[in-house]
Amino acid sequence: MKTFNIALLPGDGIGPEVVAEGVKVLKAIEKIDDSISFTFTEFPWGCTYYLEHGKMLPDDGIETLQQFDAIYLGAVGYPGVPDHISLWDLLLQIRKQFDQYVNLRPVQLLNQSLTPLKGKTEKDIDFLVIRENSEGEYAGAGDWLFKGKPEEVVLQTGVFSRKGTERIIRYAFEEARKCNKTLTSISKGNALNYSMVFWDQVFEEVSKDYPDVQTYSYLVDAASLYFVTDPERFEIVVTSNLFGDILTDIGAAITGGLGLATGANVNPEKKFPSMFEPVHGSAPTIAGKGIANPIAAIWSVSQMLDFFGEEAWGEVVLTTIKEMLKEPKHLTADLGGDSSTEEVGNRFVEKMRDEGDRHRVPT
Ligand code: GGG
Repeated sequence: MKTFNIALLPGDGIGPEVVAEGVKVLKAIEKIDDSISFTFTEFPWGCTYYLEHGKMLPDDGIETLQQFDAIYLGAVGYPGVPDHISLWDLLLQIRKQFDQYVNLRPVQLLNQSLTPLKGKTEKDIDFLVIRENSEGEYAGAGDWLFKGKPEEVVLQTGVFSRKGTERIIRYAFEEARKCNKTLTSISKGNALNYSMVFWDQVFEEVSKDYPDVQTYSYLVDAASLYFVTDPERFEIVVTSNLFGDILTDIGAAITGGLGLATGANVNPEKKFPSMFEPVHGSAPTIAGKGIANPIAAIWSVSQMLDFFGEEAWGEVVLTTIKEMLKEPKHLTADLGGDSSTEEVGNRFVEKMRDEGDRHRVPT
């Protein structure tokens, strides 16, 4: 029996509501498949904790999380706590402390009806964005000089180390080679005359070790346009931290919205736990109403299962999502349905049992 220990960080707003449905899916899997079990340990960290304790997590929080195989995160941020505090002190701290330098964000159209792009089908929008997740524009380097004075100056420095840049590009090349896909680097070397010139140079250097991989290199502005007009150009994409964050929101827009966008924060060496999260935030305006879409959080479960080496189950979860999307009435309101968050989770589990049988996942 394989046991995977999962730390739950439901976080803020709709986070707890959607994480509950993802956990429901994992619990259903261990009921069907007696070769797998999960343990769940929940931590109440986030903005409510901050308002009580003056910090997003306790001083030994990172040490506590280190013992787990994976972290399942809901959402971070809530009115009353500045966004840069909630994001930096919890989400970004975990990514950095656990060297989760790879952020895997699939841009995959799971049902043709979901895209606002005329004439595009599932086969036209199916790529993976590999976002650098540990440094770059999110390095947190900078200063705020002469604060409040007329001569006030603010510096936000992008940090692109040789190690950080090369390892993410190399990871992307390995992925492209493994999947026999093209690799597109997205940067901005014409305007960012240090960081992105360096990025392009490293991409060029590393490409020499992968002559079998067909490469492309686009400026981020052109790439943003192609995401909308010509998404079929992309198979595997590698880009910097900030560009990856922005581009994958365009990715979400062309595949059905943020209720369907997932991200895995991976430490490939498995020296530290990796973290799985829906891309969406805490959505305070709908929090507590039971109407949040749990599908992105459930897709994160599929990514987690792949990461655990349980790819057959990862595939069953993804296929079940596709089946669910064929019946919009039984989805949440953002996808045209009238079901609650919990009803979507319940229906998902029922469908997944059939899907598991169909694919004969070993039990
Ligand atoms: N689901 C995680 C969450 O709350 N994300 C909010 C966010 O702003 N993330 C920024 C990022 O991924 O860089």
